[in-house]
Amino acid sequence: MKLDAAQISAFDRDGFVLSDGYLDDGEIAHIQDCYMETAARLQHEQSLENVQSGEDEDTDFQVYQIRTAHLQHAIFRMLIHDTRLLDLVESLLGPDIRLIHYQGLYKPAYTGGEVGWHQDNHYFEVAENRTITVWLALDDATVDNGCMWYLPGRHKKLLAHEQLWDTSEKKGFYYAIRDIDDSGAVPAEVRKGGFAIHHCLMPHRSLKNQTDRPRRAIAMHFMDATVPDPSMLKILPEGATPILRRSS
Ligand SMILES: O=C(O)CCC(=O)C(=O)O
Repeated sequence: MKLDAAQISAFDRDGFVLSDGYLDDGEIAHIQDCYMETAARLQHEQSLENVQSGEDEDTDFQVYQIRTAHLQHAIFRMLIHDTRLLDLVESLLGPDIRLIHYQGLYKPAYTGGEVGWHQDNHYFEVAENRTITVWLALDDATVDNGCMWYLPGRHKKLLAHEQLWDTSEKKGFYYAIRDIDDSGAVPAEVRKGGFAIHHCLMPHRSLKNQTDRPRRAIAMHFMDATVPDPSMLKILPEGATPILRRSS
């Protein structure tokens, strides 16, 4: 499943592209079951992080993170090896593809929290900005339940971020863009089974889940495996950043 020419030029112009219908209902139901099973196990093991980065107390609002998802459940490994997905990624990054970060992001009903404005490559520092995120919706993602928001066309430069807390206290989204002008922000509503793909310099955020239904998503972050390894690769656990496709 490749992106077509119109989708690629929309991505170049706007910094993101949205699409419905990537997964079918049977696939989604199975992935949802595995997702909830994994979240419950990690919670039991006290390793389900709350990565909400709003002003709120963690006790009041949560964005639960299934970190290094491919090391947590076989279903997440299958998703990143799926030819349909790698073809999509290849449309934007070329045929040499490495996973650099992989997370389930689960906002529970009523108490799903916020993720502040940030650019992914502020964290990743991949050379030449050769990295993208595929954000897969496991529930209809709407304004009311905390979908992503983007700033169309504002993916041309890295903005100044501030660090929100000491990372020895809490991991997650600990950077936020300083003094952002977010006029022109648009919600990226995606039906369950669809995706949003964004450029690594696209500023994005998500707001609270104010509904009685969960907002579950999977964020898969890929880089062009031909550019030099960013320093984050050296500190991640072995097996966290596999090469998924090679041109030769
Ligand atoms: O899922 C969300 O609400 C935030 C995701 C995000 O910021 C990311 O994948 O970089």
